[in-house]
Amino acid sequence: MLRRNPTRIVCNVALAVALAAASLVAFTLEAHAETRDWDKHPVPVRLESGSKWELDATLSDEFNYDTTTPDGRGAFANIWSDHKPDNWFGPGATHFSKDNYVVNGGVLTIFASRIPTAKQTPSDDEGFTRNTYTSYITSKATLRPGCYTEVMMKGTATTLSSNFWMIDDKNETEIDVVEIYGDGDWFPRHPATDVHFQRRGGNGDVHKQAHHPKDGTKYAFDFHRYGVYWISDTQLQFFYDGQRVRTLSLPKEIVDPSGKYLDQPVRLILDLEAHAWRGTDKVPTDADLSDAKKNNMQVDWVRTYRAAAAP
Ligand SMILES: [Ca+2]
Repeated sequence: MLRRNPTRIVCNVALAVALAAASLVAFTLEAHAETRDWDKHPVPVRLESGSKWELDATLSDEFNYDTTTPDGRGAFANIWSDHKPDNWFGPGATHFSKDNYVVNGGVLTIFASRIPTAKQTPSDDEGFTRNTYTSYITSKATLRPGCYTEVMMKGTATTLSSNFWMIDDKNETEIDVVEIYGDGDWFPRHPATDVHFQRRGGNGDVHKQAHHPKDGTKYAFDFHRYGVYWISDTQLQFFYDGQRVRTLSLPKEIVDPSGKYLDQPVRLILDLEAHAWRGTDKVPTDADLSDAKKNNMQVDWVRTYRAAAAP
């Protein structure tokens, strides 16, 4: 009778378990790579031969984790900050809080809530009081031209603006991929793009907003894709649901008096804002803010690709 070497049996079993685990990891990685939330939506920009799109994981997120857990908070913190680097509180009645967002159920939810009267503070915008908490989520990494970045999101059904945008840390250049209000009949059907130049030294804010209605669709109330192909310091193309809605050529459409144009690295931003231009009578009501069906925006994913040399 052969005497088996127990140590060797254990080693063999351990090896088999390790190989199985390795296979499972490989399979899981492969399966994960094939099942990104955005896979069924090709990048709507075809690069010239010699170039290909490469995903930038530092500026992309499927939001398929849970920030009510330590691991989820870690996953979030790998990519995002929950405040602006200069700690801006926001426009009009807005007060950005670190408590008005959560990632779970496969989406990032940013929600608005009423600030207790005793905690309300004066706003930088005349006539306003900061009485509405929302959150400001911004990428830790920055981007420059040569990329396509896109969000899949659903807006709030209130007077607040649901936004996917970008700004540099000096607050001089801004790209708005989408701003959309959720009140009334007109606003939810008219998402807007814009580019702003706010140079120090007196030129104020120069910009040129454009709205992009489509077939009467109420964009705000369902998930839609909003993207920008940032080609160069003076060239941009905006895409809604994979269709090009705007080509922006600078300085043809907007003149930056400094002549610098989009020369700064910018961070991605997802947030809800109470815009001052809409007036104090359009600050969300207590009833709107207490309605969980209205008071939030949701983001299924954000993805950013960089143009890279094809092998
Ligand atoms: Ca997702």
